[in-house]
Amino acid sequence: MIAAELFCDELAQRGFTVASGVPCSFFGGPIALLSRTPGSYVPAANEGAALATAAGVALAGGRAYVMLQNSGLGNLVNPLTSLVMTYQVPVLTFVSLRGWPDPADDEPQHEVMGGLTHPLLDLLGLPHWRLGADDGPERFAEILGAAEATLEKGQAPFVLVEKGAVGKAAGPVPAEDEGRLDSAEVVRLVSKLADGDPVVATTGYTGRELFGIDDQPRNFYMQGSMGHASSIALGVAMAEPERTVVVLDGDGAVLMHMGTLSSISDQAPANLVHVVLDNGIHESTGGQRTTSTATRIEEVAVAAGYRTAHRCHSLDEVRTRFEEARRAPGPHLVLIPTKRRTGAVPPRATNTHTPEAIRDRFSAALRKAAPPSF
Ligand SMILES: Cc1ncc(C[n+]2csc(CCOP(=O)(O)OP(=O)(O)O)c2C)c(N)n1
Repeated sequence: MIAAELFCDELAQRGFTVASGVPCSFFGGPIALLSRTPGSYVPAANEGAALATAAGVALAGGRAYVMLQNSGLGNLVNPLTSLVMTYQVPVLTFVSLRGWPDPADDEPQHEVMGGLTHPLLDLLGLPHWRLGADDGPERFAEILGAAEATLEKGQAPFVLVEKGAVGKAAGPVPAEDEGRLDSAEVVRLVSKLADGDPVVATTGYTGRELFGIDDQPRNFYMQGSMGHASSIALGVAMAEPERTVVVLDGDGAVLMHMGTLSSISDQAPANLVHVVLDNGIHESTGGQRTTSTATRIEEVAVAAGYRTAHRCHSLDEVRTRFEEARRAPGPHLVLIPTKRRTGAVPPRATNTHTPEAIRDRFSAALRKAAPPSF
């Protein structure tokens, strides 16, 4: 393992002045350290945006690197192939290796990409190295030296980072909790208010919290597909116009694919209630900040075309806004500033149900009929 300080210092000494990315817990240390100095780390909405930001720095003559989870490679491939590779802009990318070497040691959503991360880079013809948990500073310097040589040729080198390869570090002091609600209480209330109607819960701690508090067949627990809960709900709402469809979302997830707010507004499903737990951080990956302090998501929703959007500071307010949303045609958004979670996080739904079981239960609950055959 190399220390997070060494990771950042080595790169800084080599002239990398900016980093961008979407967090993976494997990079919690470097992101925490970089976040202490404004302008050193850009919390990107999604991995493609992180790569494009680093490309912009390179176009202006600087050096930047990107850090992401391999689950985000799909978001990165478009600007990788059509910008970085086509224009030969030198950018260095670090990708965590979830679901590798043994997918059975990780969550099910990492299995496919875990096995494909090395072959995908091979297929793209990109140089790549692996930083292992047993590697020390010399090996890291060697990898960076080799990667720099490919940068000189306008290539896009990748360093694949194993679990435990980079150390942890304390992040900036967390934001004040004043005026924020307890997420578990909000999830409990929303699940009750959903009253048998379908709930699509975003990836990470939110879905786990819903599973732990009120496991129901009508809940669709996402693991992965970050940012797409509201699109799934849009599809369900269009197919089931008679039922209210509830989305339980996170600020990081909404920001990742914010254009969806416009798609939802354009289709204007009357039966969609979008609940956003805005804790200002990517809590599921260690608490790295999102950009929700810069952007009031409820105001964006209204500007995008939602019928109503409200920020709620009490459970009573959540209840009132939710009940109003059920009565009047939507789409509606209810945003609740929530606190950082304390205590044990509930287990993942897939510890109990297979992904196929979650799918079948949900579909059956929607159709009130036998599970469809896929
Ligand atoms: C495309 C993609 N990038 C990164 C991740 C890793 N990841 C899992 S949960 C999560 C944080 C989600 O943040 P937010 O929506 O604010 O919810 P919170 O964790 O705060 O509950 C991240 C970055 C992922 N699953 N998918």
